[in-house]
Amino acid sequence: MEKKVALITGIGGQDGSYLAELLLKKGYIVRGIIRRASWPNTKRIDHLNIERSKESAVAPFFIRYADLSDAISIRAVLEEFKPDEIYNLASQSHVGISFKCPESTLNFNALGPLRILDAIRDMKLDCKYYQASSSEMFGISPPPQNEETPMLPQSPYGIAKLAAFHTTKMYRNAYGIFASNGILFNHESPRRGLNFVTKKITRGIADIIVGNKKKIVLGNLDAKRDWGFSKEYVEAMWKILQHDKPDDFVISTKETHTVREFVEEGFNLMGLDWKNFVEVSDMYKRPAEVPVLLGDSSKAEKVLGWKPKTKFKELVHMMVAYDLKERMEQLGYLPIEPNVKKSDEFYIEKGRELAKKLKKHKWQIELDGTSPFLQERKKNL
Ligand code: NAP
Ligand code: F7E
Repeated sequence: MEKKVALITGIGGQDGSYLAELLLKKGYIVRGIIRRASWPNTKRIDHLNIERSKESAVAPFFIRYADLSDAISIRAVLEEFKPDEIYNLASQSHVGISFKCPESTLNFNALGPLRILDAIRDMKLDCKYYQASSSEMFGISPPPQNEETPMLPQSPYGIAKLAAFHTTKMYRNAYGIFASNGILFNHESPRRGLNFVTKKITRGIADIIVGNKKKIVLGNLDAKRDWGFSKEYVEAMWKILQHDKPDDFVISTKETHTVREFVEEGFNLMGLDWKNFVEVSDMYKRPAEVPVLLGDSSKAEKVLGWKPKTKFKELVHMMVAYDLKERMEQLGYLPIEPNVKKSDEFYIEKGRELAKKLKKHKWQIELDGTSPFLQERKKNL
């Protein structure tokens, strides 16, 4: 049987990288688009040996430059790759930043999907289309939220995603295109972008532990989110396109926690009281907030057989361990051993040992000479 060709937009992002891994493992020929950046934006997929020299027709994993705001570039990659499945994951994905850049957010996130769907229609491509829709579309609708819940978005991001959601349904109904929406609730991982709250917290904890930073400054600690693990959520994306008919599915953990609980759990792992290390600033509060997201993914469970495995505490543990490893290696607390695999618990334990050396009073870091790097830095002070 001929291998299927999948095109992933946003392949360099958190979800794109996990999805590329999953589809390569399933035997797909994987194609991706990245946009031009002044500094490499392929860090999350470099380990997958991207082909740059072979012809795209034969390389198992190949990327091209294209941009969701550029219809010419989109048509060119569709022409070249002729995908069987398109996963449209590219977007300006930061809700807070969408208030600062509303016009480009709507251009990429609302018009981008329209450009792809209309190219599929116009070129008569025989392919399935997945739209990365978001729980942010529910906005202030009371929880739990499912496929029937009214959508009341509160941000330019949410409004753009809602337009794309309806565009996807319209192209399905009007033109018979196999176009489906995955309405995904927040999902995180060690590969999460640095300015999302979970990564900001776990990276911040690691920085505090190694003496890089004294505090983490956050916005609204009362917001509640339904946080899952990205690697499991990309399996749901794939299942949505393997279903016998196009449809829309909520993907979530059915659990919700406040930002404060995330912070508390992370610092608890280090045996530290979060209140000594976290400051709240209006700078990180949004003009309008989505107070509670809690997804009811019963339909996906029943129809697709998809269920999340990773629980809230495991997610925090995994992300803190990853950031501790990275920081401890960078600052010389641990040797860099690419071929040695240690458990997450090992790094958490090392973090706890270092945490004991932090002085008791607020934000005072004791440079006690544990790290050769810090010894060197102290000498030069
Ligand atoms: P992410 O890490 O921010 O990745 C987004 C990707 O889109 C990046 O590779 C980015 O490229 C690319 N991109 C942005 N603008 C583009 C443009 N104009 N043209 C081409 N590529 C562009 O996001 P993610 O967490 O993987 O999320 C994947 C998708 O799911 C997004 O559409 C997001 O809105 C949606 N979603 C995410 C969540 C979540 O909790 N993670 C929940 C629901 C829905 P650069 O690296 O160059 O910036
Ligand atoms: O914020 C609050 C913030 O930026 C979560 C995206 O993947 O999920 C994500 O959007 C909560 C919000 O994610 C800070 O106000 C407090 O209530 O991590 P976030 P998000 O806005 O929920 C949806 C489903 C998507 O589709 C998006 O693409 O945390 N919060 N203090 C903060 N948030 C940030 N970023 N930074 C803070 O300092």
